[in-house]
Amino acid sequence: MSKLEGTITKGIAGFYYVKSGDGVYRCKARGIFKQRDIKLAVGDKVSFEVIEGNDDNWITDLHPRKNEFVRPFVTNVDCFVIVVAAARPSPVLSVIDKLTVMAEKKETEVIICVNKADLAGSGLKGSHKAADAIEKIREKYRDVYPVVTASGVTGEGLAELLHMIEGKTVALAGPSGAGKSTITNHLIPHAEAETGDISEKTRRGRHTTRHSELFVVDPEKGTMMFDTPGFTSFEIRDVEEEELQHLYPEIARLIGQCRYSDCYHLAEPECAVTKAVEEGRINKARYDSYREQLEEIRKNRQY
Ligand SMILES: Nc1nc2c(ncn2[C@@H]2O[C@H](COP(=O)(O)OP(=O)(O)OP(=O)(O)O)[C@@H](O)[C@H]2O)c(=O)[nH]1
Ligand SMILES: [Mg+2]
Ligand SMILES: [Zn+2]
Repeated sequence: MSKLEGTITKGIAGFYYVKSGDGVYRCKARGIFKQRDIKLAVGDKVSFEVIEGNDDNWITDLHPRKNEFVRPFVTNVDCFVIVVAAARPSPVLSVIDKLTVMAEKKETEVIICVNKADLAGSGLKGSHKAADAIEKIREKYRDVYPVVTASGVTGEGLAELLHMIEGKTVALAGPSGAGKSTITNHLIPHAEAETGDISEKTRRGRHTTRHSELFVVDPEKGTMMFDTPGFTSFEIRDVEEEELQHLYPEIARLIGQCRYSDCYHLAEPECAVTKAVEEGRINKARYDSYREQLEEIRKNRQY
């Protein structure tokens, strides 16, 4: 018997597939997990026993999680790549800000990836709109998060993205149909993640991906990537009123510089944040998202 360590890459019908240095092992979880009501997740770092001449390997220990998510149930995300299409479906910018807040709350890095850039240069109907959307997103996040323009079809921008995520365990998040699985397949040809056409009728995605899986992108550098059904269950209202300002890096930077220490940066006098918005040092659309989300948190607290 030998003891190894690895990462759970998928779970199917009571079996966990654990990636270790030299391969993937199919394991079962020791009864202790069930007794303690611990559910293992894709992304978990575990220790397991390999028994020679026996098909069953046993997971014995779960290592501490850096972070965890409920739906999808995955753990240990270092970085979120927020994928949004330049067109088809058209990007909804407030959705991006909900995801950046989620990422900040779980203490992960953020990269914004505007996909389907090929549609902007196509000269086809709607290509201007796609080009405008790319510009708008670049402008909005310029001083806050890295933005990559990419295409899962032509592959442009994906080498840059790959470079940015080197050595990290990343999750793609973003609306259905944005191209998350297409990008996954481009970066990891053996992934064979299922992709789906967007509906012609509604111009929206069809929620093609139904299970979470963790793929090895670069075994030498240790880069890994989740393909998941999408991080849609996160609710802004799970964030505390006071906490929200800390989840906007451009606002967090100015905390302590307002006249009132309990400033919410709305209409208070001598507020460093509203001043920065007026002077164009903080993007107005980002600030508006902050206000809207704060309002949503407050509205929900009243009930
Ligand atoms: N033109 C163009 N189409 C793309 C691009 N990337 C993906 N698509 C298409 O967009 C559709 C949806 O892509 P998926 O990769 O399935 O999208 P997803 O984000 O994984 O969607 P869900 O799994 O439903 O969340 C498919 O028809 C893809 O072929 C791109 O860069 N350019
Ligand atoms: Mg998908
Ligand atoms: Zn303020």
